[in-house]
Amino acid sequence: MLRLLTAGESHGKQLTMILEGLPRGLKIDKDFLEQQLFYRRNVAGRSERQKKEVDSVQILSGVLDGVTTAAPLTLVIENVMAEQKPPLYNLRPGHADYAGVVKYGLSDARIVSERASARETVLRTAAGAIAQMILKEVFVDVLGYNCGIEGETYKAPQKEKWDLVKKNPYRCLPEDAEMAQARINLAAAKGDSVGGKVEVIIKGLPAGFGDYNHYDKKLDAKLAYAAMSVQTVKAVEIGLGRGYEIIAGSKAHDAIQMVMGKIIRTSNNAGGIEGGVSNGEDIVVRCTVKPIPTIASALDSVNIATLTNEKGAYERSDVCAVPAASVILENILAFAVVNEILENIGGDTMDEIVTRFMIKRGKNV
Ligand code: EPS
Repeated sequence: MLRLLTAGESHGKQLTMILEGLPRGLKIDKDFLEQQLFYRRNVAGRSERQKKEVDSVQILSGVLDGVTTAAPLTLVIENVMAEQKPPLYNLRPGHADYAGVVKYGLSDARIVSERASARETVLRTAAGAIAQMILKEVFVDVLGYNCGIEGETYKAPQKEKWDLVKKNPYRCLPEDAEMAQARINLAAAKGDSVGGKVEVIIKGLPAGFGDYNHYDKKLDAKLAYAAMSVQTVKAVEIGLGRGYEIIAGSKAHDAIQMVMGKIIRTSNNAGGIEGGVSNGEDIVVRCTVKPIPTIASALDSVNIATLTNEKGAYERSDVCAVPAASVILENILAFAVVNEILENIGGDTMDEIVTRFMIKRGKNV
């Protein structure tokens, strides 16, 4: 099992993570790690801050000669935009400001906003990138993409187009990028923000991960927990998800067929998980991303110092989190899948993990 501890504030000196439970012998691909962080910050919808942060990574322990030692891995990222911010009295609806002030008996919301900030996801993206390095060794691929801003629906890319999507600043197929751009630009021009949907596809996970025997071992429950832990996510669906509300059972479920000695499905409404266990089809997780709560056209709120009605605070902010959340969710769900693999088959070294994984894959009919 992996254990991840993240520390640091949005405008503090640095962000720090300790990742424990990695096997020995994983080659750390620093270029891939930096590429994931680049994708996370270099997408549409983000604030000016992203042009200034460089997210340069230092690995301080757990790696020797570019290979994991199995000791806890410490990774730090400096905040270029470190600064002491003034008190934050005008609570921002949609942020953790009010709940945090009440919870910790505070006189203003600054320390709440600093730690609740999505800046923290730079670390979880880094941890997920390391998880993806394990997945690559066992030929499991993951994509998080923007499947629609403000209720629009963008096409799911075929595997051969995944790289194109990863490089696109709207994190969708180029033919849908214009629609995404129009939605984001319109919101920005109005001093508003927009949300949408992110879909994560996990390809190549064999049947048998997760467990129907106990509620807290179900793979769909674990993935939903991981996805919901992302600051901006308000709903999670697996496969057809909410579509099950309006479909008859005879059409809802995925028929099983024997074709040329192999069991296949004629559809994948289950999103690759039945009874909390992977069934060998693509795992499909869709997440609803809320509009960024810090908006120039501020909402009605309260000044927590004077207890008078005033507008919520406006500070420099992103306009749309959907493209960035696509990268973040791809990596966070990759992390959750690796955790499941390690819990299920274990292994102290990468060689052991790969061997055991291949045995498991071999059991798939
Ligand atoms: C964030 C507000 C913005 C975002 C930030 C998350 O930061 P700032 O207030 O400094 O402009 O850019 O995200 C990041 C810095 C990041 O790296 O993701 C917030 O309030 O959550």
